[in-house]
Amino acid sequence: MTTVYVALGSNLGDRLGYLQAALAALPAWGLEPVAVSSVYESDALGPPQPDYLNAVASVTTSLPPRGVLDALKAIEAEIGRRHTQRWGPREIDLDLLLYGDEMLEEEGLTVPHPEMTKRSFVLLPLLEIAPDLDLPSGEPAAAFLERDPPGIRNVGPLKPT
Ligand code: ROI
Repeated sequence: MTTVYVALGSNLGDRLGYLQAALAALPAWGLEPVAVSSVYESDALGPPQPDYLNAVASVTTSLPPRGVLDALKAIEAEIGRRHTQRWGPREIDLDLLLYGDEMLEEEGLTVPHPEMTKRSFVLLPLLEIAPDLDLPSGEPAAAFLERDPPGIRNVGPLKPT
């Protein structure tokens, strides 16, 4: 079994409901939740759009990396993602952050997620559930967190529906 970190995000509709539905859907796709962060609200990075709710979950799985990616896309479709524009608002976004200690660069699948160390809305929930986590490079994930991440509000726990 491999430990995998998944980022969850939503900025359209019932944002918390989408995060909860995604969390609840993981086991049926072979992704067994181990730890789940609080929910954080932040201004959207990128073009103007509604504020996001974000969270991070660790899961264990016997799926290969591509299998995890496909499962995450299937869950997005299943629970009602309709908006799919790059850098656009979305009902639910599930990103594969880390797959064990692996580093991969394949078509549509780069692990670790290339943006994760630049995004406090990912690092803050990640470090909440894995404060001592090292990246596959050997660097501590905590080394990338800005000292005072601006405007990221912890808005409470995430529970599956
Ligand atoms: N901004 C925030 N705050 N959270 C996200 O999850 C997020 N996702 C995105 C873009 C549009 C880059 N901005 C985001 O895809």
